[in-house]
Amino acid sequence: MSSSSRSYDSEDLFRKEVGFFFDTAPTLKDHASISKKLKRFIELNSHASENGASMRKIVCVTSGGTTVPLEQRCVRYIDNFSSGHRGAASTEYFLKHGYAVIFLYRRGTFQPYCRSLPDDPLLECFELDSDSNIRVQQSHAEAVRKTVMNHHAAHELGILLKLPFTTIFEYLQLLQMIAIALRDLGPHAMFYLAAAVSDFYVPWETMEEHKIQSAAGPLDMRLAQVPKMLSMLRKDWAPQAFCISFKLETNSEILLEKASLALKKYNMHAVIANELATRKEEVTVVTPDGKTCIRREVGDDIENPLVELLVEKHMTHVAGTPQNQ
Ligand code: PAZ
Repeated sequence: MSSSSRSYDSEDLFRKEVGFFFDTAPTLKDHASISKKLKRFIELNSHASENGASMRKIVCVTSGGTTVPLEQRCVRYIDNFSSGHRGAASTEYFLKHGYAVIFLYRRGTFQPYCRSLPDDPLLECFELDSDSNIRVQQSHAEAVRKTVMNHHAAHELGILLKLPFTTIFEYLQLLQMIAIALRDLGPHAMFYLAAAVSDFYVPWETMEEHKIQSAAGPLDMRLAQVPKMLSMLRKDWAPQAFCISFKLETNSEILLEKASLALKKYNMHAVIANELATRKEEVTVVTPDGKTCIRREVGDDIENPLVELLVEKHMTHVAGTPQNQ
């Protein structure tokens, strides 16, 4: 078999797997209303501009981890550690740089502008006065003021659209919808894929409907591989968009090599390499031009210089992409 027919076969097989994933996934709830919101958001923001000369850029930031349900009437699922801190913090910095942000986040994870609030803000930030009126506790007043102010500003300007997901099925269907909706923006769209996406899943049609019974003895379960949708994003869904993916490893010895492989394999514009234990302190931006290590400065978020660097690279990408393609 020639190498060209071999690669055609593997591409064909890959597309079949992608088709199978979407065809057999449970239908996304609220598909119509999400699609309407998305369309309105993109219309509003792709025509807006700061100086009337250029299109506003839109970034889709993905955040948090996807779950893999083990039963259709889900009682148990496979999860991962991601807190959504990276995505929430990065969203704040993209907004600061004038981007409109589609924040595709895992329900219950960190939200933009809420990072400095305590875990249970409702109970910890508020208190009752002697007349049983609610007031903000003095020690949290500044954090609450900033959170409310920034949140309302983003809301009023219509520059932040939040879309939640829980399962791998919801996440990939939403990502596909967003990417196809952003396609017309060409190079002005960016994908910043910080979500931790499950590598393995139980296809819906082979999944037990009801709670798996423990009386049946030890559980043997075969997980299918989730098709690598980064390829679909680059080739089909939004081929001109600027695409950044993340690579997380726990073994520093293989991290940079894996990031470089992902860069080439999925034709990314940059891959951000990070290690589990040091992810808030240090990341390496791997691009076709080389590697840049970014370290957190005292009192700052690592996402501040990271987003700044990516915004610069995105500008170069926009300038270098013919607009009429
Ligand atoms: O969500 P978080 O702030 O706790 O962690 C961020 C992260 C490590 C999930 C992200 O930087 C990342 O590497 N995402 C991709 C993970 C992966 O390789 O699938």
